Amino acid sequence: MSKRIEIRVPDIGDFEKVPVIEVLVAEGDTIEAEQSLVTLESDKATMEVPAPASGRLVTLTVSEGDEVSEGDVIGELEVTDDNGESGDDGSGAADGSAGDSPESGAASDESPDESPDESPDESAGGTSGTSSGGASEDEEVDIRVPDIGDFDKVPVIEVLVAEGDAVEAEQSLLTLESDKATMDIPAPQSGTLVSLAVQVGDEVSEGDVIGRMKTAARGSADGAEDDAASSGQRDAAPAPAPAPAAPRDGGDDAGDLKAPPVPFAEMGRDPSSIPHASPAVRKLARELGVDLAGVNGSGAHGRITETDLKQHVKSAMQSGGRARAAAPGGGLAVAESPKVDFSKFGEVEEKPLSRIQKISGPNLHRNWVTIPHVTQFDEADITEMDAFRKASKADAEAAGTKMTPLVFLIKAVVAALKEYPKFNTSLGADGESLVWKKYFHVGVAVDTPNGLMVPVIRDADRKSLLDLAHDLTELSDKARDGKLSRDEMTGGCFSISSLGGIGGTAFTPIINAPEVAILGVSKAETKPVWTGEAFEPRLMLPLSLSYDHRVIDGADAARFTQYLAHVLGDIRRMML
Ligand code: CAO
Repeated sequence: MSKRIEIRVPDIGDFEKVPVIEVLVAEGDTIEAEQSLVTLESDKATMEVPAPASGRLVTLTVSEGDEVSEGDVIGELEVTDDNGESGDDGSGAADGSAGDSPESGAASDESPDESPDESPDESAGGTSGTSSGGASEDEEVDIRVPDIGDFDKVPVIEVLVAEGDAVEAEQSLLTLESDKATMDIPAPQSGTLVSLAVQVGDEVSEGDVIGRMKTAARGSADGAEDDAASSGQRDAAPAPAPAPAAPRDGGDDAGDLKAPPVPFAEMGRDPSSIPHASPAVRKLARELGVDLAGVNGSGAHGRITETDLKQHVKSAMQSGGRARAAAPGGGLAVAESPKVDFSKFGEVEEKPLSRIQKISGPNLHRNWVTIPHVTQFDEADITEMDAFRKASKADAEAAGTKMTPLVFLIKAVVAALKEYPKFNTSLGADGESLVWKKYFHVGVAVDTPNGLMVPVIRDADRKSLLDLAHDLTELSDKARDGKLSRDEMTGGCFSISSLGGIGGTAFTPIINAPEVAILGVSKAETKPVWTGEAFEPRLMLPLSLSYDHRVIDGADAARFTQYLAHVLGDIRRMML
């Protein structure tokens, strides 16, 4: 038996009418519990709305640009009876992610109703965090983490101020980032930061003291606000700044929230996630018209810092705009694609692109237009290799895996990367240096029902053929089941795209930036090959190597594929 449950926006803290900046799923999709469905972004926070249970997405009632608040219904999920016990009764957030049953009010149970004065919300009440109304001259107050929604123990990933700094009301002090949200903690009032009690790596929850500040004495124009402030404890959490104040008021200063948000389709080549950047950095990028997809992040997990963004802009200025601003065509002067009403010519049906297609499309486009690609074609005689492969099939099966030509190719590619290490590099952020990698992580393109994914086999140089076969099977199964983790898709040095199991004689693969080359493999065919004395039937494997001509010259590419063919022609060389 199945039933339908509503999907609602969970407790998202002090935010209201937050724009949906990305829809990650489509109606009809099969969804895992906690899978992210949509991404919301205000000027102070970025957060994902997770599925309350596993099931099939029946309807999705929001699209990019819509604004949502806590409790809003964003769709319906069809779940089996043993699933989705959190089936929403309309009482609020349908979020099973943290296991904290928000709909049952567990969060509020933890801070029972007896001391409303101490509630961060309460102390925020009515002041909007922008008035310094209750603060007397030189008053020192604790700064506490405001209501951050259904999040607990969220790591501090950036400290944006230092002790002694003069801060403005609402200025971001810290950035917190969980796996589902990034949010800035704003200064409750203007003043001077006396002390900071947290550092990067600390974990904080709602109500935690993160520092103390001396508030600027401005007096209050509003007695009510004075009362509100003085009714709170000295240490009560100062008012968190409700960032989306403008739209909440419905005022005409729609500000950034009404502006088209920066789409997250800008991410790097990892299709599982968005580029990590604080809301402040995203806002700055939006103001500068910078596409974060083109910015190299130097922080943990490739996180883009303000310095990275500034460096990116600086390089763009210095190189005459080499870095592209966010614009169709990546800043290239290309004609707009024609908008055609196909229904004029016959029956049509329009379906949304899959999430992966939406994410990888812009990256493929960027790589295609910004990297000068050249493709070198070659053939490898794999007659002996294939005989050995067939002979080792039973061993592979006994080890619970499958020995395909691709496994040998990974091994041979590692040998070629060692011989020609320039293929194992990436261009430095400034475009003026090369980063030489001493490790050998090989990406493999996998065709999945939802689109192309590129999981990475780590340390391929240290693995046996059976190990590689095992990794390949495991990662491609995970890719097809949509279960790859972010880590399993990052850090590749060189990619292989094998269409050999399907067919074709050659193709021109697109380089997976920041890598500098990719090997395309087509179907091996038995061909008559002239040995100098006679034609012999040999199994020939077509190779198509696309390379970044800024880094690699044609002669290098020809040597690389020749070497590869050489190794594949006599697999004993893989041992060398
Ligand atoms: N020549 C001849 N036969 C080949 C071959 C080749 N180059 N490569 C594989 N085969 C054979 C295999 O031996 C296997 O045959 P058996 O079942 O008889 O042993 C069959 O083709 C199917 O192989 P496979 O596809 O299951 O396994 P694989 O290791 O070759 O590839 C994977 C794994 C995940 C890379 C592949 O399934 C895949 O998804 N390929 C598509 C990649 C892609 O889409 N690239 C395009 C990117 S650009 O859009």
